[in-house]
Amino acid sequence: MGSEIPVFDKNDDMAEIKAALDKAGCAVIRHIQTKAAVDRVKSELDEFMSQVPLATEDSPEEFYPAKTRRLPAILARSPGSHAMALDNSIEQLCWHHLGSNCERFHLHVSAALEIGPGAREQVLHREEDPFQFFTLPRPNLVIATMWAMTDFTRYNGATLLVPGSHKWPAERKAQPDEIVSAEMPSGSVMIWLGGTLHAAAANLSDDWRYGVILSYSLGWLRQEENQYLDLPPSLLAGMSDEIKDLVGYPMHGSLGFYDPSLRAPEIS
Ligand SMILES: O=C(O)CCC(=O)C(=O)O
Repeated sequence: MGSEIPVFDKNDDMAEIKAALDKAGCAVIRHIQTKAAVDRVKSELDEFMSQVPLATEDSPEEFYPAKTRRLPAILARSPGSHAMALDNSIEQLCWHHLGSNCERFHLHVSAALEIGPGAREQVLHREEDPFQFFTLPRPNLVIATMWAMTDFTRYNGATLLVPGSHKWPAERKAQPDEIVSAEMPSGSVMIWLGGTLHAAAANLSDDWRYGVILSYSLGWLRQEENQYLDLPPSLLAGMSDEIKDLVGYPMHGSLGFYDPSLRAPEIS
């Protein structure tokens, strides 16, 4: 008997979702977004997505398989994505899983991910792999979400998850019956902890699988995506204070010090 991904609906009890995520290291909340909200984000990203270069030849050393498109800086390109990034259920999960080790959490990664027909499987990995300087067991550092912009099926590259692997020793390898396909309808979101093994699956279908990843980390940790370059002040102007805070502009304790009145002059 293999492992299972706990599945919930939008209005299910948050205490149950938190407990399931603690235990399995992953969960799905179905139908969290309306079709209109999904369509808006897709149409805002369309033009940018179509410009992402598409590798057709696979190289086994590449972390990202060929026939996939990856577009960063989602909040800068899609105002509709702000509601996803600030979603109240996700915020509650972030506080639960990260809140005891930081004053605030911030956005870690934002990217739209399209997996095309014929794309190979990605290697299983953990969002917290860059932080292996801390030995295990360690507190949660990262929590990630994948928003389904199309249906995610076992044939079109739905993310592979290894439930429970957030509690494993680093050297333990996942057995085939421990790897589960996170199937979910468009408008759903999959959540997983930074210690949970996962990978994009091979796309065996004729359709593109489209997801948006938004992850969050402890507010004192180096973000995986350089948010200050992807969302410089010129692009942040006009965005809500919630988004400015989420991106990581406020100080965390004494970290992130900046005095605008004492800026060095720009060299022209
Ligand atoms: O696309 C997916 O399902 C997972 C992607 C992923 O884990 C990554 O690109 O790091």
